[in-house]
Amino acid sequence: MRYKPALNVASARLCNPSAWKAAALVACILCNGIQMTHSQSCDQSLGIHFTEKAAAYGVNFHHRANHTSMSYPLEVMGSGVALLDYDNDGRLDIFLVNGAAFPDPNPSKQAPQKSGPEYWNRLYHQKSDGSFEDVTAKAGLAGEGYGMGVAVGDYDNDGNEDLFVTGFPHNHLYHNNGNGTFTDVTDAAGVAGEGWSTSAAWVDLDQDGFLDLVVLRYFKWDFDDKDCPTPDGVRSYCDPKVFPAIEPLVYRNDKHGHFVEVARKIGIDKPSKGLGIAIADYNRDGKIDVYVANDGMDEFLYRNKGNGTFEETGVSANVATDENGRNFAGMGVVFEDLNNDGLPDIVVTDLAQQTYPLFLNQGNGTFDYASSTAGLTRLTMSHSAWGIQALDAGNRGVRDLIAAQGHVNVDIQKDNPQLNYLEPPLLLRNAGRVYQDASACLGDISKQPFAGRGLATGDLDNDGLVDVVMTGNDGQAYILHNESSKARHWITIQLVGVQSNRDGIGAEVRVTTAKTKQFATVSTSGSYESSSDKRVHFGLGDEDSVKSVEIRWPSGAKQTIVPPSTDRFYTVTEGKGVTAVSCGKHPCATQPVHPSA
Ligand SMILES: [Ca+2]
Ligand SMILES: [Ca+2]
Ligand SMILES: [Ca+2]
Ligand SMILES: [Ca+2]
Repeated sequence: MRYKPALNVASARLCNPSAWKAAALVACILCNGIQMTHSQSCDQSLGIHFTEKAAAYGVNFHHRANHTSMSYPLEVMGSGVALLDYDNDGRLDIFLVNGAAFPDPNPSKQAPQKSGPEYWNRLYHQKSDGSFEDVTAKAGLAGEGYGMGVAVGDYDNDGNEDLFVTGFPHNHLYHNNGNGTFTDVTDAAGVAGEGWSTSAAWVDLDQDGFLDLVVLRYFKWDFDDKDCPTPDGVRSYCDPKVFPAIEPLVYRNDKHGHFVEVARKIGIDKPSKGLGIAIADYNRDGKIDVYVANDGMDEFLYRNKGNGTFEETGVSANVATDENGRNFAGMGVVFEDLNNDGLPDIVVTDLAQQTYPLFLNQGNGTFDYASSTAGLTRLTMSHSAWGIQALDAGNRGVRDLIAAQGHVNVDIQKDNPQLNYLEPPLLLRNAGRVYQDASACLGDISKQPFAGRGLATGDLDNDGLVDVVMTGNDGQAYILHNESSKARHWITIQLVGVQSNRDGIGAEVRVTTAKTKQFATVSTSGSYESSSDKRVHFGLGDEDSVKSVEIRWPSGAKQTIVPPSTDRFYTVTEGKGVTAVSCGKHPCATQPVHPSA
């Protein structure tokens, strides 16, 4: 993965106003010069603050990458994290994916083994006091092989979240038994796959009420594959260009615990170097679409044709390349409405000397490349990122962006002294039409570089502020507790599908207040190799009432509720209305009234 970034910073593309024209002048003034470091202090007036608490919470995970003298590409790409409530106690738990051991060098066709507990994947259960306990052994989730990603979805609609773990040379599906244990049902389900899998997404592609599964693979590779020495003869990481692309694995759920591979049949089958996947209905036709972030080739957007098949429309939708038609090293992805116009937008992470591309949905089936006008070119050109999520860090009613950063090449500084292998995470505050670097508000971790990879979001302590968990390659996991101002209001919605898949994945939730409208798609996918809390969270700023919450279920059913209070967690069941209300960590100050559907 010795990427040789060909790009020079072209001043022409820095100031190329195409969208958000009103802001273009401001953005162009700001974008003189590339920012190389984070701003040093957090502007307290922003009301955003995070504290890293992994050790305090009892999460002492250490990812084992097993870096060898052979520089196998597998070593630098992991791994993911999932936030899920596996035991339905109302508190999010944390699942972390780990690597495995293999000899240096490793013989071909010899699978890496989790030879000791240091290589286990780990499940941390959140206790009632907010600390975590390692329950991996009891849960039966230590895993096999070299792990990469994780995707959470209740594929059998029994009310218990199941886990799909990707990796090399096979993937694993763990059925949640509902009693704190999981059973590896990979073979019975027919989803082992083969090769090197990365990110996966649970999504009901055919709208039959059961989640299907899309699994990306990176490229065709095995341990005896190409050797890419440096000029002085030392074995080094290969540029991914030397490996052939490979089609994803797409599994249709047959509703009886078994899956059928249908990639070619339904047209999600272009050879890919897939690292990131996210879902949203970009063209507003009621059919969920799929975006695939590819490394060093065109990015893909699979449009759902509504007849069970898909058409890849990345080029015509203007999301395949940057604005100059150049490919980038697509890794993580966000597919959400970032400017509150009711249309899902796209952000992709990539390597230094490539800006993180922002594609704004124009509402006509195409997107505008808006990294320059939104300030992302200036803010991200010197950085490399993997996991990324949109979150409203300070409950202002707009979505910010948070990314786990670090270059892929351990030796990047040798040839590029201005770049770093280890980087602190990036928090981009949505300041209206441009983003501003608010990374210093992440606390001490903003001064603590690491090889960031996975990233997942979710309100761990149910206090109405969304928290973040990140992984580091060959390093620890980080838990960023959101300690932003509690002065602002919020509402969080959890859906329970009946005709639709029980998780409600693919449902759209629209929140209307006196001043604003916000929109979100229920999903656990996105980011990089990771799986986030399925609940949808909306910051409301100073507004303490919500006019309506409109839901469009994957089944096509529409439902509207009027929540009587803000600052609460509402569970909405398809066709029934609000079936539970909680104030999270604390008892509700006043007894909430259950509205009708
Ligand atoms: Ca739990
Ligand atoms: Ca289940
Ligand atoms: Ca669509
Ligand atoms: Ca929280």
